[in-house]
Amino acid sequence: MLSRRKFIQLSSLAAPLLSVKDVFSQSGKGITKPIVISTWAPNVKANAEAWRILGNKGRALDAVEAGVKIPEADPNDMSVGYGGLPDRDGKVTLDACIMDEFANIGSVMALEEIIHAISVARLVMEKTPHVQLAGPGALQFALSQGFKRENLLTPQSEKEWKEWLKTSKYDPMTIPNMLEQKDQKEPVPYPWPSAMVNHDTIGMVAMDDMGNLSGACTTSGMAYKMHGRVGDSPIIGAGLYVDNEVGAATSTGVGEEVVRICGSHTVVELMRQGLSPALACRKAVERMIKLRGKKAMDVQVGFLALNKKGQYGAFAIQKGFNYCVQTDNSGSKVFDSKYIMA
Ligand code: SD4
Repeated sequence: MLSRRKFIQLSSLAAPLLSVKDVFSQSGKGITKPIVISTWAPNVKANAEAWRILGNKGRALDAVEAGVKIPEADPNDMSVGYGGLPDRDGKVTLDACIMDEFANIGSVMALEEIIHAISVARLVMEKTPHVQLAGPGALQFALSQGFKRENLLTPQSEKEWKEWLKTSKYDPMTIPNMLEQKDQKEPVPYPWPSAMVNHDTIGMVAMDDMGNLSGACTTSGMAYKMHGRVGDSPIIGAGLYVDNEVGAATSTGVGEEVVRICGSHTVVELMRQGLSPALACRKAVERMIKLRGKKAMDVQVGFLALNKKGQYGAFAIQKGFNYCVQTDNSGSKVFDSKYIMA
């Protein structure tokens, strides 16, 4: 794998790697608010839903919940909610978390049969003395709150899973053959062809008209994972972190690597030290690579961050990560993230 790639600037990990121009090229000037940013281009639809709230002076917390419910309900999004690819046993298990400007947090892990995991996470935050519920307990709580059981495995996801079962090769660093790759016999290593990965986990962070921040993250996790496996996405500090004094960050990609460095919290702490969102994301990626070397270089992780000025930025291990930003009624702009491997 490494032979096909060149790791850029590994030897200069300690040095600031982005020019001032780079740092601000993906950011607005002054305080931009309201603003919503999300991982992955197809989530312009999620941003638009969030904007319906933000554009009417609504609260960032309500905006991010409403926004991420769009891919959760979309059967064609095979990484989130309904239609998400299942685990190796054919079960769709969802992870989600939410955090507001007061450091209120809620999370569900390995939740089955409920489409809107993010709304269950919000109720964990608002209606229980706890911050995380997992598996059958999360389902029990959801049912007690009036959520309805649904079969989350769509015919398409079931078909993909059955195809995978023919080899049952478990490799969380790869994804199975998707529609465009029907003839391919082996799992495809990162970086995945962009046609194969039309979208992925949604992490969304927003600042509302009051200048308050919130974030949400929701996913069906890595396809064909072990039953019960939990990634970074529902873990506050890993898949999402919000500090209303500083900024907010979220992540996508191989959760095992993100958890190891408390990724999103790390990004926020780096912004607290004065780094721009883009540079903070880059430093977090560099930390993963410094700790893990090739094991991190061969996978994909992307971080996305927003600070209190409404500046935003991203950075990824591999080419291919993108994100969308909405600051007005004209809709989202999509940006390609910078990355470290080429
Ligand atoms: C996880 N971070 O479960 C999520 C999945 C993801 O690209 O983002 N996949 O590890």
